[in-house]
Amino acid sequence: MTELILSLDVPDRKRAVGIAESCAPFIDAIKVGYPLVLPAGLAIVEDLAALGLPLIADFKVADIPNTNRLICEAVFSAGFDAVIAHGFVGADAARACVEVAHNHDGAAYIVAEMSHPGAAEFFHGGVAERLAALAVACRADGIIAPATRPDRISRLREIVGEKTIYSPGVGAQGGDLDTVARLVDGVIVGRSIYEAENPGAEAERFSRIRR
Ligand code: NUP
Repeated sequence: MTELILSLDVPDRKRAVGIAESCAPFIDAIKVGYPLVLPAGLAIVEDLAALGLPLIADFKVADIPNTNRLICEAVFSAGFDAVIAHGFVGADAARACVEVAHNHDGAAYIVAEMSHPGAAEFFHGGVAERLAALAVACRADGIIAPATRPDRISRLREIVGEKTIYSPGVGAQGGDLDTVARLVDGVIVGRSIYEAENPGAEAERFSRIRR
């Protein structure tokens, strides 16, 4: 079974909640990032809490350890269950996110390699492998790896073993749902679901990976 995670990058609070409600029966978690939290505020967490699904804060936290700690405290105090952080800032900074997450019984995921074409500029040449190793060393709960490059997911799987791999890039970015679902623990899908005429029906279609 592979989880289906809705990426709710809908910058309107009411519309976002409506889409989340219609998709809720077919998904395992909701990922929220700046596109929704900046216009809607952290109160969006309270609106979504009623759905009873884990909420992942995709803030790609990337600062010094103390600031990372402050950001993650705010994230988990607001009611999020997990946070996504960058690892290129170094093990001390990444570890700060992991520690705060675990103190709140939450999870922290480290970006190993991004899904867009430009990610090849800096994440390739051994960097993603090092970030995956850093995630393991920092006792992160898992990594983010690109659905647009299944071969890279397989390579990163060799490094992280049983740890969770969540993968964005299916659909709108070109990644193939079924190919990626076989390689990862959760597939993150945004536009292909929330821009559909009937997001609930589309989420149900994507939810075949959960069986
Ligand atoms: O490497 C990454 N690629 C990526 O698309 C890391 C991410 N966190 N994301 C996020 O996943 C991106 O910011 C968006 O929120 C979601 C993918 O959305 P979509 O391309 O399915 O619309």
